[in-house]
Amino acid sequence: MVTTTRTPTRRTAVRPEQVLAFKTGNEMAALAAKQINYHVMGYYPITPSTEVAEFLDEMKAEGLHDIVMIPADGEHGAAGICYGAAVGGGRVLNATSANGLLYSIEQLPVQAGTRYPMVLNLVTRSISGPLDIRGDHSDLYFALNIGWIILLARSPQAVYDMNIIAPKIGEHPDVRLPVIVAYDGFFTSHQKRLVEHFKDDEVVQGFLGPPKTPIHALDPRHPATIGPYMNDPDLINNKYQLKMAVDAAMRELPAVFAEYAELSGRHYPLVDTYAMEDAEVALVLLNSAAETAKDAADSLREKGLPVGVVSPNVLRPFPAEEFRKAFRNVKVALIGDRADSFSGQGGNFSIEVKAALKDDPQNRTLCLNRIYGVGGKDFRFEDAETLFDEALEAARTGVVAVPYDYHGATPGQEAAAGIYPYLPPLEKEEVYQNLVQVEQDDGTGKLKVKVPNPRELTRRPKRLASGHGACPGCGIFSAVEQFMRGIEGDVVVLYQTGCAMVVTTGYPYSAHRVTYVHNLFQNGAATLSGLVEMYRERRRRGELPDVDDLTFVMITGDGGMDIGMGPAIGTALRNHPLIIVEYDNEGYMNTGAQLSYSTPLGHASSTSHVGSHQQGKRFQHKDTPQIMAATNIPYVFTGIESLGRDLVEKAAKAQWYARNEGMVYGKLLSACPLNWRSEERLGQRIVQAAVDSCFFPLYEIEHGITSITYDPEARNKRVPVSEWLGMMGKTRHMLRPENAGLLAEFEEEVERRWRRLKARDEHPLL
Ligand SMILES: Cc1ncc(C[n+]2csc(CCOP(=O)(O)OP(=O)(O)O)c2C)c(N)n1
Ligand code: SF4
Ligand SMILES: [Mg+2]
Repeated sequence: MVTTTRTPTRRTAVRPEQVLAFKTGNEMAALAAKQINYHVMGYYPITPSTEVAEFLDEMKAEGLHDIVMIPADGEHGAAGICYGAAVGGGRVLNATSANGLLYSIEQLPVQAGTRYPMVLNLVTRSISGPLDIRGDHSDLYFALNIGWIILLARSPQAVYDMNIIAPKIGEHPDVRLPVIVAYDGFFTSHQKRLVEHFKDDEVVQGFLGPPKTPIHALDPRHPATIGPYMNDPDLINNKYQLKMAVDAAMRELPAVFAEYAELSGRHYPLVDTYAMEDAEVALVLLNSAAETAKDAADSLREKGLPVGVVSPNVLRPFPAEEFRKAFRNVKVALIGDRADSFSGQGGNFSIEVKAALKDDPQNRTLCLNRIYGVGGKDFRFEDAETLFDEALEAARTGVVAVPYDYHGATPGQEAAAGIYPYLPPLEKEEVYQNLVQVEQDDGTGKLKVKVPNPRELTRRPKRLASGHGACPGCGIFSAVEQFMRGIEGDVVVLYQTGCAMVVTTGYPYSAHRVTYVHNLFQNGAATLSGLVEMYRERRRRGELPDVDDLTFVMITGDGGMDIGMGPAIGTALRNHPLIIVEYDNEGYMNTGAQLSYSTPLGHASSTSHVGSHQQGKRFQHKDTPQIMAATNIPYVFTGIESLGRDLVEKAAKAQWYARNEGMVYGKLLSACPLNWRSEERLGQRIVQAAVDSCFFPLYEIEHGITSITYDPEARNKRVPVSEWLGMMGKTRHMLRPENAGLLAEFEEEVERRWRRLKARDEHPLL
């Protein structure tokens, strides 16, 4: 497969030295960013763009750049951080994909509307739902109307080049717009290719010059009102100016590309045309698929067929005139879209190409549109050949029989799918066993829980079948199952995105024996609020007469309680009768072990590397139970699997409170051998050490009153924090003599929080 732009340039001057390397698109984006030495990067992990921040963090740990890396609480926050940094006048970077883009999208027109440049690498991926982490352009199409420049990169080389070109065009005085560099998730982001890059960072910085921000928020002698309320008639003028800025980008881009070509030897036309000089039939595709199509075009050319490939390097401004030129003599264009508009007569790209051609009265090109490669479905040589064949047939007959259709999709047949439950659904008698009993003391109002012996408890059928794909030694499911042992009756579970979700469902399989709902990473609590209220209302209306008391449980990771904190607090403040169980594995494990706000100080992660200039995470862990307790919900608890009886009792109380009073939140510490870099067999010992070191105290808060349920000091079991840290690869560096200060800071915080908890435990009102 051809991977670099094929348009040669004339060598006019001695060029700065470049280095040949073998790298992926994400590596090249990070390298360009490091060479630019952005001021600030605000980011939030999402596959497949996360690596850009990870690589930059790794470089930061070694002191290779000065970029201030800010891990946000979600993409909306990341976009806000970037906007704030941009109004401060320096250079700003972000990288995201799919739902990350959608979650931030509200912020993006603000950035364009106030004309603050920055660069966002959009590593394209299919948007949910259903959830799919692979690449298509459904996210990119949402970015078409936000006023940003969009540069496209078909190869890792182009990712590097466009990342250097992006600030140059975005900061041009007539443009002053933020820029997206879009490249295909996994195809371009993760596949290594031969690339060239400048040896010296100064070359890149010299090409860009210092950042130019004429109006910024950090000059008190020239105060600025950034983003005033604006109404008719000014807003339409503002939008017109924005359109003029995009037009200016169209005017200036050829010069910027030419200047870059002088420097690098790599030239990017607005629209890349391949074998189009005498082509009668063309495939028109965005990004990596166009490179595959070029190979198919070569093969068809050898058979004497007049075919070519057209692929833009710029999507905003839309190079309409270049398309008109490219298609002047083309009989048939088959325009591919890697996302659909669902009956808009094509995907967005093909609609725009067709609109551009329509404005040329001379143009007679017949257009076909095919939706292809959705959800990362491979687009192979044979696919390109098939599309060429369709277009050649239309050229032969002069007829477009089906203008708009899918390539490579089938409607499916329910009967043929062969989907059946491997394990039968749980029977009522199986789930209502009265194994655990909860009673409220009339006098004190306290709950008393009767738990049978562990053997008896095993009679409770598992709500989750063992056929899931978690790593060996993963603590999630044993902890969640232990919790579920304390829950009587039918449950409906909602899983937010995370390891627990990803490893238990993969169409057409599901490990869940009870009704399971997945919703977006950050919105589970709100969704469960809606479901629980629908349940109550339908019961009230007599529409669900046979459904007994359902218990609604949301399972979320610690990351889900970062990005989903707002909806969780909202649900708590509304006091919906449901239980949120957070399994805390101290990071965003499913996406490759990035730091979460629950990751403790100093712990290494893929966004808090350890190196000569950085020793793991730079801020203390989030005390989520205390935050949730501050919402005054009736019950908050912490638990671990190995203190099983304690956890079952807490589960039973949780269910009682959810049935009788309102929302419950509980946090379970859950081992992740893969990313804690610990032995699989040691999971429970490490978790126990976290408890015994008082890092993860076990307690409950009922109606605001705190009770420690397991006190390692009182049991003479307290161990030093260092003993726990020494058990994991991600923390061993904290025990080195040179990190004594870091260890002391962490120990102090653990001690401070433990003492405060003890004081609460001892106080009758707290
Ligand atoms: C809006 C949005 N941003 C980011 C992601 C990517 N994402 C999915 S799961 C996940 C991490 C989950 O972490 P956590 O909740 O702690 O669960 P774990 O993977 O550790 O089990 C991330 C970052 C996403 N799906 N949606
Ligand atoms: S990465 Fe960690 S949390 Fe995720 S399945 Fe593997 S062990 Fe479990
Ligand atoms: Mg986690």
